Amino acid sequence: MTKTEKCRSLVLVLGDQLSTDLSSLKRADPDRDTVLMAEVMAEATYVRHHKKKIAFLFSAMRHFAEELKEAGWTVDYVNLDDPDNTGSFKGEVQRACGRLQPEQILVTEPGEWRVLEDMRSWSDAFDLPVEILTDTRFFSTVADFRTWADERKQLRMEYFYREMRRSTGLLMDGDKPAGGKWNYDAANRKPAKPDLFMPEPKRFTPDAITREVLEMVGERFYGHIGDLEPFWFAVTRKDAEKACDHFLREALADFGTYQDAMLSGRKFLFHSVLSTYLNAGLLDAKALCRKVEEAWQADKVPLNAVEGFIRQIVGWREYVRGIYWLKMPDYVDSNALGADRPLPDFYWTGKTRMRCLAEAIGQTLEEAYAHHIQRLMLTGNFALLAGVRPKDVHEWYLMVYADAYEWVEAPNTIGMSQFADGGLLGSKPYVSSGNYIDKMSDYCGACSYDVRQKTGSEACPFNALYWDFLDRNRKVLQGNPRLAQPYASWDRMKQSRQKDLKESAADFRKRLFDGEEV
Ligand code: FAD
Ligand code: DLZ
Ligand code: SF4
Repeated sequence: MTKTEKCRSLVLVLGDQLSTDLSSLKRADPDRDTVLMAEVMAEATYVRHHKKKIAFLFSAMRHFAEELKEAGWTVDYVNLDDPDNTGSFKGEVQRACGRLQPEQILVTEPGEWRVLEDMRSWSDAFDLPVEILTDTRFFSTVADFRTWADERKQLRMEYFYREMRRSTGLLMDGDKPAGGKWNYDAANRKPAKPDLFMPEPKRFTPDAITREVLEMVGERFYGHIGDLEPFWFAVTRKDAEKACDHFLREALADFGTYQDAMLSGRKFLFHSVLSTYLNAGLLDAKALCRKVEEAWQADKVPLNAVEGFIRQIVGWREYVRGIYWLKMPDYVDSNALGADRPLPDFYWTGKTRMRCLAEAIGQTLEEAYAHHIQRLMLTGNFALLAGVRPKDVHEWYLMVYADAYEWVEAPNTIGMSQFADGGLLGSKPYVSSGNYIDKMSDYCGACSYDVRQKTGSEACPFNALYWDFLDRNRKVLQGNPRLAQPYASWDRMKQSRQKDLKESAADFRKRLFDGEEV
């Protein structure tokens, strides 16, 4: 299609905005406006993202540009290797303005605060109107959440979730929750037996575009963390939809029951592995929730699974986004417990005698994926117990997962996992000793540490670290009613027992932070 007049709006579409329903595209006119998409070094390196994440995004961006062109859009696509590529969004918008002389710039609000701050400087810098539109891919807006938060002292997810159920009508029976309860977690969270049949996520063979990207990423980002291949992610909306239908058919029914289970060598269990597609825009969260609800209405899946899944999306996903925009820019510097140790070396290699962590980090390096309970109760739990700086932990999560963008990663890491916001997001720190990990997984049987031993060099390190954490952080945590029981148990212990636990923890932390293999 040829343009009827000069480019009116320049529409910048970011790498995690790959949806034809994007508010900026809805506002624009394919006959007169030009879409700009740019692979830029600044975005690939502000943290040194996992190679698979970069490859996924560049390939998905290139495929999306093709989809837009087929739909009649003019797309100005800048490859990373373009010799004139300035390496930043601002530089590429400036170059495009020089080429196309637009009357205005249109963009949907980005998912990270630093990018929004940058965009706010563009109008003055380019002497052009810059319209930053609401991201309508979410159920609630940043402003909606702020209004909800302004009216409350405590920002608990569960109450937000109920309001979201009411406002979306999802799983509602009039003004009552379907089945009579808002939350079916009591039926969920069982450990899984190793012989349980388990589906695998749908895998896709790389096409020519993906192969070219893989080659480029292998050369340009060889120093970044993680394995590039095998690469099996969907990179188009059509394939992401196939992955979604596969999950609904094969895994959703058992999603709730085994949501918190962990098993050696089973990287995905009954998880959807859809977050990478949802967050990049290949899948639409609203359509996904409707499909999940329909599967329940058609009697294909039980309510505990469907409610559990929908809660993750209309509850947690929306809630953490609200918290992010409410609390940035200071949120990522929160450190309520004053944790000051560096991230242990084995987070970069997976080389540790602790079986559970070797599995979670190993699969993270391979797949740029770990499921929620691995992120929360293994890598997150360990970092919190050991006293690692929350910002280091945050940067690691942002780097290593293919689904990680700051709006969703930071509240999960800083708030839920590291309790660095002092309890704004979670009502207590998610910490556990080896007992919990043993109950929910089969890792401990194959570990060189003994989960039943509490102290000494062969004891599971989580055990002494757990008690030491509570004791070390007593000033901040002891008033927390949800920790009353563990503090009472600690106080009942003989002093000699407490001393042994603290010495074991101190010895382990010394070896850990001296760089010994633990
Ligand atoms: P499923 O278990 O199948 O869950 C279904 C969907 O629910 C997910 O695809 C996701 O969209 C949503 N969801 C589930 N839990 C959460 C949650 N706590 N917050 C937001 N959405 C949720 N999720 C990200 O998308 N990006 C991140 O960068 C990210 N970082 C995390 C860091 C830490 C420390 C922790 C504890 C959790 C993090 N999560 C993050 C949340 C969660 O772990 C992932 O969404 C989930 O593991 C993705 O895998 P899945 O698609 O198989 O999820
Ligand atoms: C994560 C990422 C990477 C690695 N590269 C690009 C890129 O080259 N071009 C682009 O438009 N987006 C990229 N992204 C996603 C952005 O980092 C993301 O859009 C912002 O952080 C806002 O969420
Ligand atoms: Fe992890 Fe401790 Fe179990 Fe080993 S014994 S797998 S370190 S919980």
